[in-house]
Amino acid sequence: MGEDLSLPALGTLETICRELAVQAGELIVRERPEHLAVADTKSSATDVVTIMDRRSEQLLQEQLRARRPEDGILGEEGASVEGTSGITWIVDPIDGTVNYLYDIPAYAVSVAACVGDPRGEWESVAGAVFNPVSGELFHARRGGGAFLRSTGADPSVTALFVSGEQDLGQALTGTGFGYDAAKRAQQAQILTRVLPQVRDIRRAGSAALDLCAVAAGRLDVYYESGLNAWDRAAGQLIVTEAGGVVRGAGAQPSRDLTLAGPAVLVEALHDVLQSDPH
Ligand code: LIP
Repeated sequence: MGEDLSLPALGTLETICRELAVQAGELIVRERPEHLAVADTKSSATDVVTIMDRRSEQLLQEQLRARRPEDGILGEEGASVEGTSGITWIVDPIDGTVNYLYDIPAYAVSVAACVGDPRGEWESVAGAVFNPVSGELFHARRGGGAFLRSTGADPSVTALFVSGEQDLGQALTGTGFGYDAAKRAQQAQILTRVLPQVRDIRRAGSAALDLCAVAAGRLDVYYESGLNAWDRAAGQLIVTEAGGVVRGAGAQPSRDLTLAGPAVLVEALHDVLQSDPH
């Protein structure tokens, strides 16, 4: 029999998302080496990984194996476990690694519980994104709404709703760029088309935090091409549970394109992105 995906059962998965995101987030702040260095590079010389990306993912994997031994795991730093339960955890141990390397306080741990094929068609059913410097914990479960929990000195829980902005020309727009120079050149071309048609652009350096900013109405709309599943798995559920939509060039977000925000702005920006550049 398949996994119980009732709202209470999703609540249990959401709690695990929250607890593990906070645990790993506290680790990467508490144990950040004084002279943090690049441990390795991945897709390009600027696509870096640090020892703390690996330690954070190791903690997440160990905790998930102990608490949910039947589930699968897919992580940015290589975690890859096949499950039998129908649930796969898609995790980004540090989203915004370059910000973490430069000690810019805009990075997060992202943990999502998903159904389907994590390398094909999948859907998030619970998720959490934790910024360990601000102490802000964004979370949601499917059908349960999206929330911001401030874990600092003055804890609070706030329900999240996307922006009510209807006019793209007034929209504060988030985006990001890849690690490949040729890809960035293409993204710069697209940016020159988008910039004159929106209020302004923000580039924070973490897709997970950008999506949570959309859910909180701190950004009106967001678009990026080249995202991996782990960059967006939790954030996209938090946007849809905050009343927004998330799509790609087609109906589903994909590596080619992720667009998020209130439906009217997403459609308007989709048209700009799809329009002929010449
Ligand atoms: C980052 C994304 C960001 C994107 C960066 C990078 P990482 O993920 O969150 O939106 O613009 O190029 O992909 O590598 O820090 O996990």
